[in-house]
Amino acid sequence: MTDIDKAARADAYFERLRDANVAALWTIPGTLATEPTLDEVPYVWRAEEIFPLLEEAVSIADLGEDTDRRALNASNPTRRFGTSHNLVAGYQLVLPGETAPAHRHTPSAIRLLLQGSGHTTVDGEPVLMERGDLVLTPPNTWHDHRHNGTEPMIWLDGLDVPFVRGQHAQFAEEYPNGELQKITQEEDASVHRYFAGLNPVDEGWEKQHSPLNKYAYSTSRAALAEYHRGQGEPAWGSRLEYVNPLTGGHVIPTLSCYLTLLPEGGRTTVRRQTPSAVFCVLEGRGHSIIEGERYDWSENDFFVVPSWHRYEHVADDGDAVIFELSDLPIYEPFGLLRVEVGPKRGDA
Ligand code: 1HN
Repeated sequence: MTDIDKAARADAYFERLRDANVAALWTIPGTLATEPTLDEVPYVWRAEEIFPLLEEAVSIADLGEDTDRRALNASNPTRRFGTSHNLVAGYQLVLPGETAPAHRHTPSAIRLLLQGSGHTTVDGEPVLMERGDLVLTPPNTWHDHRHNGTEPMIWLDGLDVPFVRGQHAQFAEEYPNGELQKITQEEDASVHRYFAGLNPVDEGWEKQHSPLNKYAYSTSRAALAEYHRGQGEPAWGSRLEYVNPLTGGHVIPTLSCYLTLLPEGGRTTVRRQTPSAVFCVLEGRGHSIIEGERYDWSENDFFVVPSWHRYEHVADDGDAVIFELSDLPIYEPFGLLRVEVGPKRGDA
């Protein structure tokens, strides 16, 4: 048999395979790639550019008429939808006097309040949101937003929509009559019930997510400063995770959240990990080096570090406080979590 015979036979064979909807393993690129391909890119969404676009949406989309959520979702330049393959982040605006009616869905969400103040009601509990507060809307919890303050309210949304859609598991439901949900609890009830470091013993909580609907910035910021003060290597910064007080685990089954304090002039250790993350700057000005490229950021900006990209943060002007939303919990149960932390400065 000549090589030409073999090539001709192979061509005909592969065509028959296509007709039969099968493919030969040895012809598929990357079936056993030795490392993830870096097919998404780092990107910074700047408040300076996006806030005005969001404010312009007021004249384009009436809340309750044209949309239930006046939000701009950040798409990774490599994707049609999704800030990373698992996460979508964006800014959302509610004006004084406006309401965003209740709904619930299988994707989970977090909010990080950036400007103004108002309320998100979560399963009957009105949660007051002020700058830096982290508010959870875990899977299938009813949530609506309302605003009775004076200044336009803007927050960062972070959801696991691309992941949930990828699992063909997105379900959503509107609250009856397109209204705000019925309030069944006092304001910040979950904070009053769970935040003291004491857990109720005689109360069942079967859910997989944190019973706390809010992590107030005043508390988180003070805890971070206190931890940082007692830490040996302040120049590398301090990173704390928001936890479910009942388990010490992640706040939501698919999402984990962190807060980092990096003193002015400080630089984090280099890290790369399989999970992706969205970082939002609450204080300070600085930059990150991601796979060798520099990305500058300042207050209220957010940026994405896709999977398996090496990154480090540097605080250039003032102490930096950076909020982080990660899809890390998705990786853990399947043995897919890989984290490399580079040598600390000064290590040989
Ligand atoms: C959503 O339901 C909200 O409830 C915000 O405020 C952003 C982005 C994608 C899909 C659903 C909200 C969203 C979202």
